Amino acid sequence: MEESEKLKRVVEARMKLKSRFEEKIKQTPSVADNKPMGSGKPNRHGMPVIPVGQTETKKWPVLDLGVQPDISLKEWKLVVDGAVEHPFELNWEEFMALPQTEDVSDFHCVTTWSKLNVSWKGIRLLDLAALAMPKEAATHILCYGYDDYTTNVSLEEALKPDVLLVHTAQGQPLPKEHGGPVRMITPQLYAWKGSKWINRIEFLTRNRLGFWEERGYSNTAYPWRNDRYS
Ligand SMILES: Nc1nc2c(c(=O)[nH]1)N[C@H]1C(S)=C(S)[C@@H](COP(=O)(O)O)O[C@H]1N2
Ligand SMILES: [Mo]
Repeated sequence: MEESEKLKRVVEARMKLKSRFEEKIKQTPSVADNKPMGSGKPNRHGMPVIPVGQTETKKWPVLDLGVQPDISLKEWKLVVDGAVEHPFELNWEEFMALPQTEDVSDFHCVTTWSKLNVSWKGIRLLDLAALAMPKEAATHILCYGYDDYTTNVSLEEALKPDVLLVHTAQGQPLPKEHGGPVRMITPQLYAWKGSKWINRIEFLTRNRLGFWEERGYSNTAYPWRNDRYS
């Protein structure tokens, strides 16, 4: 597809998706809960800045399954498929040519540390979804990492404007140990919902559990509900 054609399609489809999911997004716990658990001033989406049971860290710990895949930009690719009208595959150049978003958000790990105000640059999951256009029946995504990690996210969470596939953190290329070249981030859910070394996003018409979700972590992962384990 031609680049200008692609961008035009993204802009139109983004609007459609926004209105399709607007109400559902407003009703998600990390936006709608009127008695959220946590402490401190309201954060960017109205929740107390430190979720219940979390402690702020200035460091950035590394959590993985014991493998940190070494993916060169040349071999890196992203597959977007499943319950979508237009499945596609992007290489690095094509990915970087998509509309870029910069954002600052917080990172809450289920092991009780929170890292606040991380600046990110990347592509909105919303924009990737706009390019693929989820079918009416689509409800979730399952994200796959190059390390065979998987994690599932509902569309009303995944299509929030702060959910990004990031290639840059704090102004530097995302380090390999944190999921570089590209990882997903989910600031309104525990951080395990963001796959490092992301390689594939499959749209689903029914929920399917990911790696940790199958091993007792919460399906939903709401930090302000202390929703860690199922
Ligand atoms: N591909 C992949 N993504 C992953 C993981 C993983 O092991 N593999 N760990 C998850 C967990 S449990 C957390 S807390 C965060 C940790 O990200 P960090 O190592 O950058 O702090 O990544 C999540 N994404
Ligand atoms: Mo984690």
